[in-house]
Amino acid sequence: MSKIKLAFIAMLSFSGLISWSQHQINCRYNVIPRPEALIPQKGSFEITGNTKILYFPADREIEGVANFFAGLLKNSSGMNLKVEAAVSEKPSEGNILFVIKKIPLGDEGYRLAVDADKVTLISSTADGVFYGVQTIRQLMPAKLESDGQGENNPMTILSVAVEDMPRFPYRGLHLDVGRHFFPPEFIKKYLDVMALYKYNTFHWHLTEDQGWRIEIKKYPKLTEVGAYRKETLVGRYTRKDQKFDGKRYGGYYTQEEVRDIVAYAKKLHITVIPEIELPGHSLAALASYPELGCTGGPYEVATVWGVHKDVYCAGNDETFKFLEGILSEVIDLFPSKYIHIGGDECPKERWKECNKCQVRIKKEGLKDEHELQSYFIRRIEKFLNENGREIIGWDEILEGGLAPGATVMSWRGVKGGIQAAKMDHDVIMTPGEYCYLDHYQGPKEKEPLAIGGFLPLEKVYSYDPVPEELDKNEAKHILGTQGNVWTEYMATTDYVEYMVYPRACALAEVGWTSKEYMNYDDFLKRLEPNLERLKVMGVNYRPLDKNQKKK
Ligand code: TNX
Repeated sequence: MSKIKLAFIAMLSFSGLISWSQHQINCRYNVIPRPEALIPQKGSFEITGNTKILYFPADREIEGVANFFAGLLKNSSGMNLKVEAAVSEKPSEGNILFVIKKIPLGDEGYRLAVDADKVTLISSTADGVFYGVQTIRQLMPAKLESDGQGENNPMTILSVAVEDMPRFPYRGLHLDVGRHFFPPEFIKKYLDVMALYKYNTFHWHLTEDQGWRIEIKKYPKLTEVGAYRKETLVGRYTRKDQKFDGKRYGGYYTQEEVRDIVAYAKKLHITVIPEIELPGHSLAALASYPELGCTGGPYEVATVWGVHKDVYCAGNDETFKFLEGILSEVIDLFPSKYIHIGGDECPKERWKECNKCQVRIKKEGLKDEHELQSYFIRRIEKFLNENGREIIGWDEILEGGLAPGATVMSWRGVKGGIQAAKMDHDVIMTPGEYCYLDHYQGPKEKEPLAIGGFLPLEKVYSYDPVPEELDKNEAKHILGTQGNVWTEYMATTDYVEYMVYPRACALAEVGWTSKEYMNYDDFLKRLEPNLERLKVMGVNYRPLDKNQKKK
């Protein structure tokens, strides 16, 4: 147990408040992810039309968090609370006070005290205050999430004392919009739920063989041609008698929509990391600009899933000019420290037979096509570094030599992550076995068609992102974990949500809560009321199995 927590619990026990162990059996406090220390107290704070939301100091970011909370209350209850800068950080009777001031709970931690006559929420940063607000939400009735009822109902917050901070700085959820396209309103809804569970990173997988989804002004054919496929495979892609639906399919985000989504995410304290896949998974781009493939095409936007042989030509300097042109616009749209450059599943067949690629191998003194891929990634990394950004790549980027500053996303198990951490590189853990939310979550016969695998809720919950193989210093390179949502078989937003929730609730706890407090049964108790909340938010989810219901 951390020193902070011990001190906090000791303080509360001295003051005669309920003990920590009682929290575990107290089902009214249904906070997910589970806070470091949460001590229930008697009673609740009632929010009325006269309650003010105060913030200190007068700073735009904390004002934004206060407005966020006021907005939730207004939407659901019709109460239009005053949001004002406070004159001091002194708790204020009858009011809710948010304070930014240095406290020893890291960059994202917060301290929350709710009692009958006031609410005080303190953090070193606006991020932490925002996370405190997510905890407050979960201490309030689910009707807080309802829209447009406007009944001027008073609302209550359960009295409580909380000290909380996350285990990992990177808590991500990914969405593949290449295989299926989802409209901007859905992306915002996805972000809304992420925020509720204290996720801080949205990994937006924007380009694929089956569709290019982001407008690039310099290369308009990427969306004129690359955003549409002539039809889509029906059913499993491994079957021999492949059938197609005969329907043109596609869509893309304009730059204006992208900017709007990035700004929306920022208000939810979520960073958006775009992924521009290279050198593989690039058929939609090649269909638009065939001169950038080794054979020169013609190519078609893919209509089946899987891995495709045609990839960007690594011997052609035009390929790099093109990608740099794209990345320049991407940098301009996304302020994130990281740009994800893919790097996964790049077959080397075409490069083996391509004159230009072979010349490049000789000229650069490379051993083989794996080193050619490494050359490709390093060259892109150099460009991004020169523009102030860092790269993340899937674990294949380890093959043929890791780019010097790359962060590795370990997906083919944990091996790649371990190897990278031992090489002093940062790592994000997303092993298929625990983090692939496209896998089945129940018996295949009873579930809608999915790509394969089996990842029930309990298994997600059981994940520990820090592999035992790492010593203390190496383990510091594990930045966190992420759920991946590949959408080959998810054609509708309802189905995406069915696959994501409640597994993303479990993974949120994996990313936030200390290992010592991970407890699946306790999680299930808190989960049921959370599903009620999701229902009020209009979010679809997979209902719990009988044996998962605790009440
Ligand atoms: C592998 S994970 C892929 C994706 C697929 C996914 C299906 C990764 C880096 N590449 O292209 O959609 O498997 O589970």
